[in-house]
Amino acid sequence: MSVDGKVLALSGGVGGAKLALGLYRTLPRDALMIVANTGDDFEHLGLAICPDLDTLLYTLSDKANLELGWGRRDETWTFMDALEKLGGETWFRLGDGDLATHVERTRRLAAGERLSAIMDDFRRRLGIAARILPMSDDKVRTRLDTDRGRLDFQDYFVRLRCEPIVRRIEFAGADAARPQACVVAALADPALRAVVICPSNPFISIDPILVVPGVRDALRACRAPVVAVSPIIGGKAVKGPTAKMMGELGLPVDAAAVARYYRDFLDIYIADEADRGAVAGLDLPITLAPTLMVTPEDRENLARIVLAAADRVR
Ligand code: FO1
Repeated sequence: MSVDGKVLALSGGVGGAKLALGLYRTLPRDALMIVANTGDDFEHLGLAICPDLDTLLYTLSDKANLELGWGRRDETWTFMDALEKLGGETWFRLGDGDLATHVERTRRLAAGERLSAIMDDFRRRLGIAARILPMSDDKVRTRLDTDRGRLDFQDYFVRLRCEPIVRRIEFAGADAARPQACVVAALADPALRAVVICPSNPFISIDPILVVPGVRDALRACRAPVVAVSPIIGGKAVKGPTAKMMGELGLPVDAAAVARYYRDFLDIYIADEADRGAVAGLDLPITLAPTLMVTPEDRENLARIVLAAADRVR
């Protein structure tokens, strides 16, 4: 597959999926390859749950529940209600439509299919022309050392609502994980137009992708411009625990800290006008832009700004 004019996006969580949608709507149909974080994944009720992959699948097929930021729109909850009556675990909400994704993925994984092959089939069936790839087909799981002990990601994020104080984050299985060959190939292809680090939480959504052996080195060596969009606006995170985590991990909660966190592979940083002062001293090209994505137009507008900034330095 030629990557001429291809754009590679790294995404996790809700913020990432919003920009991924903007890129998908701005680029030629099959020009986008999205690498998704799978550190949030877990086995629950005997099912293989892949939140960041599914958020991209539903967002790009216009099935996402935009209020919740996860799962499907117009969902029914018959399964959850019945499970509750049987005394099953219902802290992690699985809608009836969403359940089909988990059940079918679990069946196909048990039959020996690779996660990337299953997700590629799902995205085609949902009419998505972009590729949605897990960062690895091997198991990598985000674990957090907290004041409430060592927690699996979803226990921290959903069951305990991000309340525990995070001391350290680790990615179990990362050392033995293999990156997607097509991603490493795309990063090495001189025809690649740009790499976009979406405005996801650097520690729990982007880091898991970067720690897969070979990914960070391939990003450093990549000749295409690597552009990151700040997940911090006006010194605060748009959604989720990013700012709280930065404080707990001893990082200043500002847009510049994120750029410095990516500095070994970053070429351009897109920050919000509200953080003009915070990023003024950075020693890399900065583009100020409205980075809060509320409407579909916001997503496409930001995508165009990101691509224009990349094209300027190619
Ligand atoms: N997040 C919640 O806060 N509560 C939930 O009950 C919940 C269920 C859920 C089901 C499927 C899925 O794909 C995602 C779900 N999420 C839920 C979000 C999930 O915790 C993700 O890991 C976050 O979106 C961060 O990436």
